[in-house]
Amino acid sequence: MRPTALITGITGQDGSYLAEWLLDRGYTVHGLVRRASTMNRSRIEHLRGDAEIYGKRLFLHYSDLHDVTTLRRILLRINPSEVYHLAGQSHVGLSFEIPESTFHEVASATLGLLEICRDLPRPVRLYHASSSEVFGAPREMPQNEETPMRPQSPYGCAKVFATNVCSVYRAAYGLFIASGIAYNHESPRRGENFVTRKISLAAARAAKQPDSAPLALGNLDARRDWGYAKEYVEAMWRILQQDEAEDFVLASGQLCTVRDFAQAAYAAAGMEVVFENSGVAEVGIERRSGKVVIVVNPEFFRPVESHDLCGNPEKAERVLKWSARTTHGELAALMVEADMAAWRQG
Ligand code: NAP
Ligand code: F7E
Repeated sequence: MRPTALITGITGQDGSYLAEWLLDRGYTVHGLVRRASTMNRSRIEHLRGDAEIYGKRLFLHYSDLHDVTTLRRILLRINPSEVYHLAGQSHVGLSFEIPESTFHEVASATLGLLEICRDLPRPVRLYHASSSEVFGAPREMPQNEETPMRPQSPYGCAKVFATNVCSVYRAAYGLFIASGIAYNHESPRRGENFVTRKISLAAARAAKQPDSAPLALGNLDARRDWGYAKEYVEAMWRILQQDEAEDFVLASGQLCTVRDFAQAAYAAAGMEVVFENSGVAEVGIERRSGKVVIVVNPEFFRPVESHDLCGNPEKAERVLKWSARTTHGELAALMVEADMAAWRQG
């Protein structure tokens, strides 16, 4: 019999790659989708359009993390062997503006899902998408599975709750529940208001339209441990294939500044950049030097910034036999190439 998986957040970056990964391994995949005024399915459109897959091995169900009764009904009906819980508001900066709905989706909804899993007729394995944001302002670098949590945002606080309650349910009820404490992972499918995608889209646009408005960014000195999302979903799957449920740091172990990522992205599009701190440049190309201007805009700074978030992937490498393979430079280049290809087609 085929294994059956449920993905919450199948329309997101990670959910779409994970669906491909599981379908390639013979799974029947169910995904939760929510109603919106536009069809927000672009990342899985290729799967929905495949008559061999959609309706045969891939099924979508309307629900919402706020609607626990419907979630329960769906889980009871499909009775999955694995649940990948990826859904929720995932933007750290925005969580300062919408903290309560962020907390509900990230924290309370995870608890609701655990309560449903307790009642399922057959044991289920659940992956929880935790985040490096639980460490926030860590006292050690790199961080590992034992590093104390010191979140710096409403999003980070909600992930701390969700990660801890997953551990409690694992210990209290013997459920197979595991968190992947994932560091930033990016791709051409990344949401357009995350910094790497903002940069790759702007670099592709500047290559096509030299007079386009300059890219405006926030903290250029922020450093992140970035990897390629397509590789991270493989780790999620491996976590659920272990004999014991355990939490894992998923990281590249390498840091890169926003500034360096931007330089690499524009270089991939054949351009050099100059950074303008006044935020007043009117066009993207500085006529004198021929370099592309990136301006700094305080609007994109956060009230509090996480820092020194660099993961130690040793346990994942040793136990899961998994490592992040794509470097920051390669990641920037593949994202820019994808956005340039989309421009060419459009
Ligand atoms: P994403 O692209 O923002 O996708 C989020 C998904 O959650 C989308 O499918 C979205 O549906 C769904 N969703 C949001 N609110 C929902 C609600 N109320 N009810 C039902 N579905 C809802 O995020 P991602 O980058 O794939 O990340 C996946 C998970 O990993 C998230 O939990 C994120 O916090 C966590 N994480 C991500 C990273 C990273 O670097 N990517 C790192 C650590 C942890 P719509 O398409 O309808 O909006
Ligand atoms: O910011 C800085 C910003 O929004 C990265 C989510 O997947 O990873 C992600 O959260 C850094 C921050 O990702 C802009 O201040 C500068 O230091 O791309 P981001 P994030 O906040 O790290 C974690 C692990 C998750 O769990 C989250 O779900 O870049 N930055 N200028 C900017 N950030 C944005 N968004 N926009 C800017 O213009």
